[in-house]
Amino acid sequence: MSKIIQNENFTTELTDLNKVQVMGILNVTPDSFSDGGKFNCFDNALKQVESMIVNGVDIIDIGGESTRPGAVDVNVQDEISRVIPLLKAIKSRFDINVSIDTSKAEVMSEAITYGADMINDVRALQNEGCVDVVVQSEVAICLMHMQGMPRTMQENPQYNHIINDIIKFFKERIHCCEQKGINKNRLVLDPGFGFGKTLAHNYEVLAKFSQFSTLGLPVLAGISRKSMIGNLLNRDVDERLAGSLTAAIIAVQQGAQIIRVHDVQESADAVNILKAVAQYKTE
Ligand code: 9MG
Repeated sequence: MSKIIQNENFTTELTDLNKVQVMGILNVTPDSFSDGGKFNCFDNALKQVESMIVNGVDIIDIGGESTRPGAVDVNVQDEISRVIPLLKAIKSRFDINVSIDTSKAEVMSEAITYGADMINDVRALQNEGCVDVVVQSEVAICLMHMQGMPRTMQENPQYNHIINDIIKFFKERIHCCEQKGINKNRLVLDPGFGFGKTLAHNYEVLAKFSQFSTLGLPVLAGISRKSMIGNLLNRDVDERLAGSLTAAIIAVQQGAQIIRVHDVQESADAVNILKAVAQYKTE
């Protein structure tokens, strides 16, 4: 079983802070939204990985398809050629968990063959063939909630009750995975900040983040540099660090076990401050 999932005796108590993991984002798309594609070149990507490891990353999340609002689809072969050589290179050079951010069964299959530890699927394994591919492996799987599809998801997102709707979605996806033979202990849940959600929806999800832990699985929070930070604070992408760290820590305080971030060093520092304080809370 992958080292990523540490949910034996899962609780949301602050004593679980030792299990918090920092997932560093490595986008290898030409239009990667906040790094402008500057790590698109193979060598730069490996340097970025090395730097993330030095700065305390626990999981590297490689993405070859942009999921930003309005993004267009990429074909399977292009995605494989962006992601798989990098996965192989990372696995041969470093001892680090790697997650592959993809919704395509073919990419998942290659990723599993070349040693991925996690599949991070913003479409929660709903695409054709995805469940069948991962069931034959032992990788951890992140099931993310999204309303709609990236191209149109921000047009007019609507919910009856956003938290209940997301929890209902999680229950359905967990049930589907279990029915097909995927053990629940391989799953991570993610409410999907910015994926078919208004600014108000995103802040309600953050405010009530602890409710997702009631399903007994680790929960991932991906807020780093997103528009929910930029639009609230009126900050450009490169001015969102303080907002991103604050939001990540709010999520961790409510049980987030994995935070998906661009700024690894700063995020790891913030989590370490929280851990230092938590030691004294029990007395
Ligand atoms: C790929 N990707 C972009 N944003 C994300 C988020 O919030 N969560 C997960 N799991 N993946 C994301």
